[in-house]
Amino acid sequence: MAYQDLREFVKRLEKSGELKRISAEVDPVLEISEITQRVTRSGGPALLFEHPKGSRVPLLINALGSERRIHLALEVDSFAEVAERIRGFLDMQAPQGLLDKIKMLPKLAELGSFFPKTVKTGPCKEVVEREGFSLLEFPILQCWPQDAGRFITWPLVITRNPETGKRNVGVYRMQVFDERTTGMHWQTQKHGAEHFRRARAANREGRIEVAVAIGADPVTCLAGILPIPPDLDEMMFAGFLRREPVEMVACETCSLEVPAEAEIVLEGYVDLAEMRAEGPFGDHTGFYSLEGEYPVFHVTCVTHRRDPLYLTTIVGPPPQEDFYMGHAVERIFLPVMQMQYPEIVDVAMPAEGIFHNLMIVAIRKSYPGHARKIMNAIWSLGQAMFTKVVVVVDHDVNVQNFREVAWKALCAIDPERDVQFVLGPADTLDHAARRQDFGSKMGIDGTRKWASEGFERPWPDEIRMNQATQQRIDALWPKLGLDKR
Ligand SMILES: Cc1cc2nc3c(=O)[nH]c(=O)nc-3n(C[C@H](O)[C@H](O)[C@H](O)COP(=O)(O)O)c2cc1C
Ligand SMILES: [Mn+2]
Repeated sequence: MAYQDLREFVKRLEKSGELKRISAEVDPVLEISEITQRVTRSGGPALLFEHPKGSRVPLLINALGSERRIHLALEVDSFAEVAERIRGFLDMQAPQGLLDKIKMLPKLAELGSFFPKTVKTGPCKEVVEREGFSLLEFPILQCWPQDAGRFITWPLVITRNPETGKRNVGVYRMQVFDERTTGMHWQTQKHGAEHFRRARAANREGRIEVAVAIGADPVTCLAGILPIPPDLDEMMFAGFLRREPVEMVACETCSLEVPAEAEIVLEGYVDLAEMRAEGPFGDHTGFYSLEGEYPVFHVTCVTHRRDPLYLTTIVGPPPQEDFYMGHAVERIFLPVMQMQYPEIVDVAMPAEGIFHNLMIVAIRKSYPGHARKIMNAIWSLGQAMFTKVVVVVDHDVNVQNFREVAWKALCAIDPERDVQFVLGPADTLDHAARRQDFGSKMGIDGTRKWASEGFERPWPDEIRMNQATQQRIDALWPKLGLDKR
């Protein structure tokens, strides 16, 4: 049985020794951030702040801030299990492209009845506030000193594609402007931003309905960050991952649906003609993302449980909780990449590369220019388009060992020959790009060079001691009076 809601997951975390309750009163302005930093970095537990200063609502953070907790959330022993399930489904059919393959999921899901299920009501309706509500009742964090204010950091932002009617759910930070207004940080290439643009193209003076769920069962919360194709409903994918449909309930004041088991729901709209300065915000790059113009979310109704739990997270200098979530995404989607590009042996995105700055890819190279083909593949693959530096190495390099990668890739390059620059979309948060959202990328071909690639010199063998000598020395070792080795 999947977790029904966030509190069931909290119980599970507590039972597994993965949660610490904090009864001391702590300020959501900076203090919770500083405590959480220290705990996340030392591999500590999820934290439940029972008395955030200025609010009656308790706050949960670092809930998915370790591999173990994400395993618990997904109810698996390893990410490979999830990956295998996806592979199993994809293997059943033989569609052509990667997108086609992922788009098969809804059909397959239908078979398995993972589609979201509409229910009449749910716990998120225990309290319905159409007026007199205030966002300031919730313990919304200010994470870093230069942040422009308080930000909701883990909202599931729900919209419909105005042309296809398909739902999207994404996690986009929301700066609290006042009791009932927030920013909506839809980065340019994200699906929420696309819905906004399409709606605006149809009617510049209109509105787009937006609903925001905060806190639900952990897989539903995780689904909001998954880089899945446009028009594939994250709630369907969540149902697939949790092996049980997500129950959805109609909003009070708009035509959207939200997870019925959510802790808190904000209903409202974005005015298509309105933009407002948002930021700065201490971001997952480890730097502040600067102030910029973003759409504005107007809250028209708040619904919540009688005793809601506020779920949040912090980004900042890596590694933070989002590194663990991103790592789970990397492991779960690797087999999907491998179905389209079977030559990919493994990939790694080191924490310090903050997902988009560095991807290391090992391939089984089998034709001239193969490494460059893979760079282009990465740059055309969903949100991997943002990858600023792709390093391609041979299959026998362990990409999870960054020392080995640095050693072997750097030995394998003639920089002028083996570095490829291209232009393309850049992550909105890339503060070094020549323009917001547009910049260059670099591919490093760190594979052995072949004669068929114009390399005329012999390639040396890597140094390895022979086995016979190793065995002789193993036998001799105890007599040498050296340390155990
Ligand atoms: C904690 C956290 C905060 C995030 N904040 C934003 C944000 O403010 N804006 C944004 O565009 N993406 C943000 N993301 C990334 C998106 O959630 C992610 O790219 C997701 O796939 C977007 O959904 P979409 O593909 O349906 O657009 C954030 C991710 C995490 C984990
Ligand atoms: Mn999406």
